[in-house]
Amino acid sequence: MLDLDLRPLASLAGLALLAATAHAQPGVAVGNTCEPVTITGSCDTCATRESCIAFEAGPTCVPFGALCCVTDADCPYDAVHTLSCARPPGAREGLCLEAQDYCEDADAVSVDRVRACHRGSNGLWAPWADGDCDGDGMHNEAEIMAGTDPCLAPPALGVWLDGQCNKVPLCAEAGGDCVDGAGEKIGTCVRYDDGSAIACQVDDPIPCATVELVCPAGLVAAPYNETESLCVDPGWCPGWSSEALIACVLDDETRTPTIYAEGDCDGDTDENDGDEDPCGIEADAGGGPDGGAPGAPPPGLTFRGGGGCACRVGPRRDAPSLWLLALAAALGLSRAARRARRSR
Ligand SMILES: [Ca+2]
Ligand SMILES: [Ca+2]
Repeated sequence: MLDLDLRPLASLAGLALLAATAHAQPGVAVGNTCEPVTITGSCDTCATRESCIAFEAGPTCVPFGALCCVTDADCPYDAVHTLSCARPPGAREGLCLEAQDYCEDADAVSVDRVRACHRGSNGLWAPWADGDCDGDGMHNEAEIMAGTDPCLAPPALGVWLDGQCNKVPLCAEAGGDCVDGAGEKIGTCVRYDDGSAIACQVDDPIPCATVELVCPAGLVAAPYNETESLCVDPGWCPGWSSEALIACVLDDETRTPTIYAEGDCDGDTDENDGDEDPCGIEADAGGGPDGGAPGAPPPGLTFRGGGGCACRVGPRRDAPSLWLLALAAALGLSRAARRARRSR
């Protein structure tokens, strides 16, 4: 086992300081340790979690991780992707990097970032092109091809599709249709203003949230089942709880998620779009807006509170783009944060 202090790592410019060394040993970073990899010269016995990597000394099976090194000869040998051993000045070991963007100051690239940038879709080590530095689900090279930022991920927003809360799907290019698994059009591919990604602007989106997915800015999560929430706007019916507001995005009969226009906030069986007073206090005697308090609208109810406010949320047929504006606002913040971080 080699002793290794991987922080801070060398800048690529630091390669100029690399002196020839008699000792060479490919390795995989485990914590702050460079675990040596023995070159077997064969990949006949790779385990399922190992990939076959060709080094100058020959091929061998390697478990996933950031590859560490003493010299360039310890890094994968590839006719297309050149990796060099980047070591901090004075350090004995470093990490195998390509001349690519690792999203952090060159002299402080973290092992975790290198792992992300080199994790292929099969979970094994891959060249930078097939990794995903920002973890947004789009490979680095695909982002370069699409003109999006491989170091900036869009917020993990959820949208209800196919009966469950999904991450907003990403697209390879802007302008075209995005389709579901069955090939049906579900929306249009739109580039985010901050260039983080191209995503599907779903027609009639029903925003939702899970442990991993969040609501667009301005909306709050209202639990729908044990693991999924629907995103509701407190402005729909001012004073109502999110538990009551969820009726605004539930089909009156099936109690399944739907767009605001087709929901029924007050449970009077009139869909919001055709209801003069979507938050009417004359709730149907058969059931309250949240199914738990029949006929009893929450306190603080304001007449016609939902009429104007619904328009700025977007789960209506005529205003899907407004929902995306909310996303753009969130993205602007993350962009600014990143700029601030990189400028430090
Ligand atoms: Ca990415
Ligand atoms: Ca990205």
